[in-house]
Amino acid sequence: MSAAPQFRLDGRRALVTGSSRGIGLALATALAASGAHVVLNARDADRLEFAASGLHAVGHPVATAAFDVTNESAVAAGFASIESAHGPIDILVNNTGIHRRAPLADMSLADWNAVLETNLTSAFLAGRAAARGMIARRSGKIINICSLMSDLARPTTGNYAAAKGGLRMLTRAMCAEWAQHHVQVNGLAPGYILTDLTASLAADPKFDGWVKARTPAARWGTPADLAGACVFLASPASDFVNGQILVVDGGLGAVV
Ligand code: NAP
Ligand code: GCO
Repeated sequence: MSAAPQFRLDGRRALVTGSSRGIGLALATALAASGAHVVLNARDADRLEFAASGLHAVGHPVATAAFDVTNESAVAAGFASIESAHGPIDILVNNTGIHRRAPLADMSLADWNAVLETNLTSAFLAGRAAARGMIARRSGKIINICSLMSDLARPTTGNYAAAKGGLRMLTRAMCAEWAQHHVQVNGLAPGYILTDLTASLAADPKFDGWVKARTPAARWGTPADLAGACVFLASPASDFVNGQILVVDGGLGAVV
């Protein structure tokens, strides 16, 4: 049974940053399955092509664009190359993110900067590049991948929480400036999701037990759990949704 028209993305072009694996690949897959022409992005070109081949094998002819989203000139060149080859980007998912966990009192400036640049500044760089064309065309969707740590922190994640908290407010700032141009900017905030980013945590029986006890759904999420929310925020169904953070966390942020 096909989705209702307001949830279809046929004829739309989507760029998902950080989509060679994990959440980004799952979101790219969902957008492609909903009809979008998707461009995958990451730094490692080999892993990017491997991910693309997997989607080709199931009938999704995705494209790839390998560039570092923290590099201003690389972002500009990447967007120019994508739009020259494929046409304007209608949907941007700012997904790229990393962790460099450490107690703040011991955290290096390098680890602070790496997380802020990758998790926050990259969304500004890519959002700015995408918005210029979206504003001119008076149409576009930007989805910033936030986190339950846009609101909550735990020890050793100070750089990450600061970045994701900033991404909540960047989402609202983009809404404040771009909603009038029919560009909808919203956030998607996952809870604990099983990916490479959290593999070391899930492998720790104590942490694994804590996540399952702290999450009302009593389980870790999977990247596929985020697909429907992403398609909603990328589709005409959300044309009057602006500046919101859609939380997909199994209820973790709703309870003490
Ligand atoms: P992941 O499995 O580690 O994947 C990260 C992706 O980002 C990879 O494709 C990686 O490929 C790419 N990447 C990293 N640095 C990059 C850069 N500078 N430029 C371009 N691409 C880059 O992470 P994930 O768990 O899927 O997380 C994806 C997003 O969800 C992040 O924003 C994360 O903060 C957020 N999130 C995750 C969870 C969770 O529990 N997993 C929960 C809430 C939010 P390359 O290394 O080849 O570049
Ligand atoms: C951690 C985890 C979290 C998750 C995610 C939760 O160290 O507690 O890595 O930061 O990655 O952001 O939403």
